[in-house]
Amino acid sequence: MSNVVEDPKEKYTLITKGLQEVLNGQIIKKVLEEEKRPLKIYWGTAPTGKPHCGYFVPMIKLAHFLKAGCEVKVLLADLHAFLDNMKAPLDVVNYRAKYYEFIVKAILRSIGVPIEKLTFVVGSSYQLSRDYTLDLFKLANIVSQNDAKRAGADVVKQVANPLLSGLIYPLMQVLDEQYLDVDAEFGGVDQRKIFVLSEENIEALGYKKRAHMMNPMVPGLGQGGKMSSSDPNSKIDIIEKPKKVKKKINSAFCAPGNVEENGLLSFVQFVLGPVYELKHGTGTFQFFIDRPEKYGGPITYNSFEDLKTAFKEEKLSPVDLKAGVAAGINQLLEPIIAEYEANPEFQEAAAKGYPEPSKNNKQKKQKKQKNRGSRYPGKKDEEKETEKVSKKLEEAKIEN
Ligand code: STL
Repeated sequence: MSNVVEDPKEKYTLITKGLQEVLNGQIIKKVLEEEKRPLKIYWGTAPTGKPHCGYFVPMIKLAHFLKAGCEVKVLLADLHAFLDNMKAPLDVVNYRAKYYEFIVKAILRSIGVPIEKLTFVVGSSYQLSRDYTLDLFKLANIVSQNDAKRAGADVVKQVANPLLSGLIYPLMQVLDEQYLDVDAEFGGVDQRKIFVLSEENIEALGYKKRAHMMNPMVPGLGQGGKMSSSDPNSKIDIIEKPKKVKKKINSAFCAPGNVEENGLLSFVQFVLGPVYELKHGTGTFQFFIDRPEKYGGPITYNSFEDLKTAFKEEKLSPVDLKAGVAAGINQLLEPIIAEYEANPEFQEAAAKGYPEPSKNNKQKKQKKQKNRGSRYPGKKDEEKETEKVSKKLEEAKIEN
């Protein structure tokens, strides 16, 4: 990849490239133009499910930040993963955090990004300290229950009987900005309400307001751009074998001429295109499809608009688009899979962070279910949610 960008204005352009929204951009400009020091940014992720290909979207922004000379911290928010309806039980979350770190590093290396200025912080390493706890209580005396609830509405999993943890989650995210000592926080636009909560309350604790940068939400591969855990084909793992990638891409929703609900085109627009640009220089784009001769032969598109238009006018068929995207993804994943296969610690983190439920485990689960009883009589949905969480906890316990 080309060298780090030097000019402050160019830096700002790269730092904010492709973002949907920036709040308090002047904070960023002041650091770059007046203080003339590296901008300090953090991106938080809760190590819950296995990262899938959608993970490339924030990675591209981390690449921009690093290329602009920023000091980037990745917060592996283990306690947030636990607080979000126990999406990650505490006994596996440390392995998941390790797995996420391996994945982030492998992705950035695979797209040729220098990672010397990238650091990883595990949330619980500072979030259980005396000062942090006291600040959390101070914040709890300022923020209303309603505001905390609303702030988490797009991020915390919404369930029938919401737990108190969902109110703590946003407050901790506000404090993370201070405790990670950054100028700015980056996240998806789904984080917006939490970012605003921070801007409205952090000064009352005696801390300075931070800038907030938001990526657009990128549609997935399912119908209507959904990525759903009930449809395993709508998610492609980062460590996915080429054959499976092809299979999953083949089952993606993609109707002839439909460029509106098309997760494949979105993937080219938000991932394959920007990765090509990172590798080959600003303003470049290339997307190659090894199309059979009888459908027009191999073709290279030199802009995303050309590709989109060709698909819209049905000069490019879903089958051929799928073949091109599958090949593009496999090329993207190849060096990451190679790192995984060469590193036993990477494999161990995956195996221990995501244990497969054994037969034995399944039997135990069934037995337990009979005795569970109902904690919330007459509230079926709530029961189901509680059971799901308990099941997850059991799975993790038995495997470790
Ligand atoms: C998710 C999914 C996602 C973002 C996050 C979690 C963010 C978590 C987080 C936690 C603490 C912070 C900042 C961000 O300080 O897209 O499960």
